[in-house]
Amino acid sequence: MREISPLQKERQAYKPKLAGALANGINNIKLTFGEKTEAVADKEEIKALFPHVYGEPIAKFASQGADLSASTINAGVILSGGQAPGGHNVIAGLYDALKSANPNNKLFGFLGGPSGIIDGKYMELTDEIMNKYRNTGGFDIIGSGRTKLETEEQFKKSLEVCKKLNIGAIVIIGGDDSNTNACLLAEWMKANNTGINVIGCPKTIDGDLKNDQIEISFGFDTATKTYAELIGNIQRDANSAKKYWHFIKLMGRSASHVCLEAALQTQPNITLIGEEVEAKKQSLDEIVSYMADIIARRAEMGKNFGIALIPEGLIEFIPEMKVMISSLNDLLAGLEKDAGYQNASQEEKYQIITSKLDEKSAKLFNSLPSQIKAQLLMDRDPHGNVQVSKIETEKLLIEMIKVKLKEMKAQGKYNGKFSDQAHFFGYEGRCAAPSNFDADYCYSLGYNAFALIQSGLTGYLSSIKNTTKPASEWVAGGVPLTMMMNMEKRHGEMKPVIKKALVELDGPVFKALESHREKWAMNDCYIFPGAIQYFGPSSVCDVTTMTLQLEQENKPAMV
Ligand code: FBP
Repeated sequence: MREISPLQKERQAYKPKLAGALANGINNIKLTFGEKTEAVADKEEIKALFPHVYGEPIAKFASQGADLSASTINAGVILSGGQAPGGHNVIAGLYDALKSANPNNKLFGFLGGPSGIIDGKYMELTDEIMNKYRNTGGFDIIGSGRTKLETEEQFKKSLEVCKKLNIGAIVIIGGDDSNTNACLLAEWMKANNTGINVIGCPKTIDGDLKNDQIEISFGFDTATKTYAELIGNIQRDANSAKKYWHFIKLMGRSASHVCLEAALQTQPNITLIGEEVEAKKQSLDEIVSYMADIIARRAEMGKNFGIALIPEGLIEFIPEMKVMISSLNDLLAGLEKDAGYQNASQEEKYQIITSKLDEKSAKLFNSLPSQIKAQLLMDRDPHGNVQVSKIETEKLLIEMIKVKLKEMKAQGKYNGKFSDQAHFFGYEGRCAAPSNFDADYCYSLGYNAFALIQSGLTGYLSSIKNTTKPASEWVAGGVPLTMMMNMEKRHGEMKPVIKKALVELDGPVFKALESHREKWAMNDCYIFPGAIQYFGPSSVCDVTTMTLQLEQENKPAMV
């Protein structure tokens, strides 16, 4: 039997490309600084919470010059939050840079996410271990977790573990919440003169950790290509059988970037975008009417089939739902330690909740199917987020559309046949083998994280820019984490967090969808992207997402 797949074997030999500025080696890098920075909002609060790391300048590396001396340092690395393709390559880049600076340097991987550093669970990474994981998907090299690092006790325990291992720097690979942790830890380490620096790396398939300095979080490229392949396959099936409407919910948490990118790659009949729903203040009933209208118009053309893409976080953007969810978040935070509520049956819980919600939210809550009510009451994640991946919005919409179509039939406005299939694509894409883009980007992010460590910086996020150009032109540097922060309500309290990037409705990516979707609704313009290709023509293997291309180059993307 095989130990690994033939593709995995070939991929192990792949040498990721390094960003131009880093390509001459870890000791041939020159560091320059830009202007001092400010938080994106709530400047005074953020400054007060992070006095030691606030407002540092943007850092940029160049390959001409050699003002970084080889460091002797041990580092620790943490994978935090949801899996994203390329995480192993971030660690590989970090490992290779650290070892090339000094072969005696050690890299420790903390096991199971941030809890690993608190509980002192770790492993030393070696060539043998690292080589097994190069260019592979998943986070299984050391595992991940969602523990929120924020208390004095957790920081003290982390310090003890770092002292024991003689660790001088920690790299946290994570999304907005995990990099908020990184900043809190950096602040505490600096305030306490520990000499331990903390660097973050931008991870998340959701694509919502981006701004002027961070073009894209890693994993978005591979995950969206994987979903696009699956959607394309379903489109081909729908177009062949012509009997089902497929409702496909796509992972991506609050922001609809994943759904938007998948739509541009596949051109389905319906694409919902949460941010648009919010901006147009569309009610659940209006969304259902919009979808039912397309279903009815296609039925008139004899097409009782189609594809609808639904972003995972849609529910949080529907105004009346948003108000209700926000009240539920506050209520649930208060009921966490209420034994009466915790021991109540599901039906009793609904009654307790309904009695505490305002009239409008209570009415809405009671109008929802029981399984959606239960999903809305599930525990929030450790960062206070609703677990939208567990809310079956696609099924809720299907049920409501059935009722709407029945009404329309009675009024003579619909004469088709509606047969549904519900899908949820999320976990299928999070651990896919990284595309060439993610393999290269991640390796560069990790390598660059060590360059930031070697420069003595802390509270920075590793940044690689100019990513729509060949890797030789990629620009490497660091962005102060406080620059991306604002205050938001979590678990009923105001907390500093990295601001999520939502879909911009006046941006080129959404505009590309908007200008084509009526055509895509009625005519079948499906695109079948096929599987990610790792070997072959660069025009197939090295193209990145339409989102990144449109945002960075503003190229006309549609034919
Ligand atoms: P991150 O923000 O941690 O990268 O989360 C990514 C994500 O895949 C979301 O898209 C999704 O809502 C969530 O994780 C699911 O979480 P879990 O893995 O805990 O089910």
